[in-house]
Amino acid sequence: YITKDSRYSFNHVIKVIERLNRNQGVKVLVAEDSSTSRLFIRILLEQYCFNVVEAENGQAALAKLEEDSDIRMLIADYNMPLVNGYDLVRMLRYNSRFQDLVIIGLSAEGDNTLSAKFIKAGANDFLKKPFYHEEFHCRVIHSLEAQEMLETIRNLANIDPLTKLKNRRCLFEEGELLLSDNASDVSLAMFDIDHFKQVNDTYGHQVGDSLLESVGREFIDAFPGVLLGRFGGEEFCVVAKVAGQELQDKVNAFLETLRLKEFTEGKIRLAFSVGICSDKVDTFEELIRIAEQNLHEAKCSGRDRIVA
Ligand code: GH3
Ligand code: MG
Ligand code: MG
Ligand code: MG
Ligand code: MG
Repeated sequence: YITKDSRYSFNHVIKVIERLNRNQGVKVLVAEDSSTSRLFIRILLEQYCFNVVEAENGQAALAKLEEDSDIRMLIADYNMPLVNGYDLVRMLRYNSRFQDLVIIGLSAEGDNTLSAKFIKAGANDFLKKPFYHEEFHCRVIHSLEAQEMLETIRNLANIDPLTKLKNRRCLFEEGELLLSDNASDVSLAMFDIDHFKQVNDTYGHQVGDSLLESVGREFIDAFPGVLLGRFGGEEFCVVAKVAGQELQDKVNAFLETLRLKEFTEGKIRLAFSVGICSDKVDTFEELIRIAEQNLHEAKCSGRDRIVA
C-alpha cells in the first residue's frame, strides 16, 4: 500500500515488509460465484502475499470453513447460489467457533441497505463492487489488524505469561461457564508442587521460574482442549467435562510421566500433590473449595499423591 503521492519513512517500509511477511501465514477464503471476480480478488490478495482459498457459493464456503480451522478471513459476496453472503455471515456468527473470523462483505452496486445488513449480521467491514484496489487493501489490512490487536489484548488479559495457562480470573470465568452446562459432569483437579520452595532456595528464583514454564508446557501437552489454569504461584487446575474417575486416571498417568521427567536445570525432579473434586456443585468456587480440601489432605498424608 505504497502510493505515488505520499512519502514514507524507512520505518514505514519496514512495517509494510513485516506485514507482508505475516500475511503469508494468513489464509483468506474468497466466497464469490463470479469466477472473474474471484480471480480478481485472488490476484489482489496474492499481491499482498495472502494465502488464498476459494469457494463458489455460500454452502461451499461454509464447508471449507468447517473443515479448515486455519482460515482467518472471509471475503463474502452477497449474491451467491445456495446460501447468500448475508445468510452465510449470520450462520457463522451464530456459531462461537467463528467469532474471531474476520469477515468482509461484498456486493455489486444497487441495494444501498446491504452494507448495513452485512455489518449488523456481524461482518467486520463491507465493500461495494467495483472498488479501488487501494481501498480493498486498506480495508482488508485494517480489519485484520483490528482483529489481531483484539487477540493480543485478550491474551494479555487471560493468559499467564510464565506458564501460558489461563490466569486465575479467566480460569474462574471459563470454569463457571463449564458448570453452567448442566448436561455433563465437570471434574476439577488442583495440583500443588511438593516442596517447591526448596527448589527456589537451592537453585534460585530464575530456575524456579523456568521450571514453572516447563510444567506449564507439560500440562498443555498432556491435556489438549481442556481448561487449564494457574490458580496460584505453583498451583494449577485442570477442569474437564468428564466423570471424576476418568480425570483421576488421566491425572495419575500424568503424574507418572512427571515423576520420571528430569527437568533440564540440574536434572531436577518434581512431585505433585493433587486434590480432585467431581461433586455436583452449584458454583465453581465450591468445586475449587472441595478440590483444595482434598489437596490439603494429600499434603498432610505424605504428598506425591491424589486425594479424590
Ligand atoms: P508444599 O507445597 O509441599 O507444602 O511445599 P512448598 O515449598 O511447595 O510450599 P508452598 O506450596 O506453600 O509454597 C509455594 C512456593 O512456590 C513459594 C514460592 O517460593 C514458590 N513460588 C510461587 N510462585 C512462584 C513463581 O512464580 N516463581 C518461583 N520461582 N517460585 C514461586
Ligand atoms: Mg455474486
Ligand atoms: Mg502452593
Ligand atoms: Mg507447593
Ligand atoms: Mg504448603
